[in-house]
Amino acid sequence: MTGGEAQPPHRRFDPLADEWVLVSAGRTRRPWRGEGGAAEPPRAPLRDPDCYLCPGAARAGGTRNPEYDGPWVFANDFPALRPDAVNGQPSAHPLLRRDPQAGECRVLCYAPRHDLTLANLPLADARRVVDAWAGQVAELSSRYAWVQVFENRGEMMGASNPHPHGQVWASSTLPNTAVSEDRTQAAHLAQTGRSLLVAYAEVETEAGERVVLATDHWLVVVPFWARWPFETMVLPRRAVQRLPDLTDAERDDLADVMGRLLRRCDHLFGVPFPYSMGWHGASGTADAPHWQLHLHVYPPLLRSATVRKHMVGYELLANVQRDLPPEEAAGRLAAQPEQRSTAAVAS
Ligand code: H2U
Ligand code: ZN
Repeated sequence: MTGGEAQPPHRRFDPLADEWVLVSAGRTRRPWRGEGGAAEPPRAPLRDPDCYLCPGAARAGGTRNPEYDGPWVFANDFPALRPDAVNGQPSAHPLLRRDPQAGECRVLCYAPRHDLTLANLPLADARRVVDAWAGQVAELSSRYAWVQVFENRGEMMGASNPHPHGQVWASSTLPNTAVSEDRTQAAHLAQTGRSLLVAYAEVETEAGERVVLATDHWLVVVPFWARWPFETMVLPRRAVQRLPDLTDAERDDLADVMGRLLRRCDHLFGVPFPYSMGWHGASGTADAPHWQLHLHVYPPLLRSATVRKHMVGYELLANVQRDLPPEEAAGRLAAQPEQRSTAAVAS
């Protein structure tokens, strides 16, 4: 379904964020010029002597990276959070609250090869990334309230380096998004007896029109309430609270699904697709039946490799608004090929 004109401006509710999204599909009917095609980045070297993430490279402060051959984690040299939380000053007034915040920031290099992306990693290597994500969550959630695994990809999203890598930030308190997702999922379970996102995955499977990919273990949809033009959400097919809870079969399948999804994104405008993405799952280690593990993928591109959605004006001051109906975005992503870049194939 493409139904731009068919849909008058309306708003859709995001029950996970407890927010509305304005969908004004009929506002403009812009010509579609992104015809897909091969997603070919300028050919990067296997190793870049100027890259601080490559094996053997020197980082800020002079530390030298080991000759790693798989996913490799190091403590961020410029951490936003530190393990020793010191408040410094007490709150001066109830309206000027400040609290200590402890944490750790790590960088996770997905693979030694500078020229590959998560989209194009060989399957076995992508699977090792899934294990690294789960391992980081398992280790850090015994000490911290929240572990955020995420990746910024591409200059447009502020990534400082094309070497395939993500980040892990662990914090002693729940960040805002975790607080609201915990609240909405708990309320939904209390009211309906069902997990919000398990029920949502069933609804999307049934509807079909926002499904991008469906496998035995995973479902990829453009959420009904998506904010970003080609936003997707990756959901397990069974109730899973946290990354470490994933079975071997689910991890294998996830590695494959991630690659397939991200290559489709790359093919959409014929460029390595920029995005921010990250995992949300239950905090801590206690049973949390209201929580369903999920991955949010937020890509900024709207109409071409260079025309992006800006979250400005009305979005900042009032409400997120989108023109492209989520159903149309899902249809375009579902129609993309999944072939690898020639750099990956040639390796
Ligand atoms: P981004 O590309 O998403 O910015 O992640 C790279 C991280 O690497 C960034 O958080 C860190 C930056 O602080 N970094 C180091 O830890 N050491 C360095 O020598 C350079 C960059
Ligand atoms: Zn590199």
